[in-house]
Amino acid sequence: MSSRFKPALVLVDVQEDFCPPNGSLAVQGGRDIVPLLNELLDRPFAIKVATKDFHPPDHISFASNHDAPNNKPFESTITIANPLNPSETQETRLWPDHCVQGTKGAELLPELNVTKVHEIVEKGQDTRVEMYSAFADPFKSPCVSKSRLAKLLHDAEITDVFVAGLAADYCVRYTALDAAREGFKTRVIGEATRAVDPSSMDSVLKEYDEAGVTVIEKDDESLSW
Ligand code: VGL
Ligand code: ZN
Repeated sequence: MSSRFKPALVLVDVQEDFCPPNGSLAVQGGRDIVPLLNELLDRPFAIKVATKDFHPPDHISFASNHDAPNNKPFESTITIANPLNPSETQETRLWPDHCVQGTKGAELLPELNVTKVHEIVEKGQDTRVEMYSAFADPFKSPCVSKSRLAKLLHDAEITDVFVAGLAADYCVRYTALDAAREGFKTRVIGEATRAVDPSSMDSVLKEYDEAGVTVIEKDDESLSW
């Protein structure tokens, strides 16, 4: 019934460490999406947010913080227990050190037009949990860390969330799924993302389908206002 439409743009983790040429966790083509992101930033979204993965040096997702032999970046996985409820566990992949607070790798790309960004939301600061989603860590009973993103979007009475950025199969994916769970009509702008493992995107698209998240192209009519 409601014809209200108040769109937000959420640009996920457009940071040096996720991009060539120097990123420790560089996603192929990560830098190539910036011209499109800047075009999107020129549009009158009610709120434009950039998120930053923002880890302490002792973060649990860094392979360097675990003992051999199960500490190979990109390869090893570990089981993390909910620090507030050890019976809830989560299997997660280990990474090279990345987006450490205060380092060059944590900075947003300088070619991104941040003057058009209204809010920068940091995430992943809790050393005890992985947090791909820009909303919250994956634990549910209870959730351990939340960012301020949900409150920001709800307070602005946002109806629709458009998601882009890095990486398509990790932080973009879980941010979009949580946005849908928060009740926003959620769309991912496909050309404005790049994946760590492009071959994993088929299963990501299935998850989107089940969650009601749509993947759109940049000239989709939902962006034609
Ligand atoms: C991300 C791996 C580890 C992402 C963050 O932004 O997609 N991926 N931390
Ligand atoms: Zn991270």
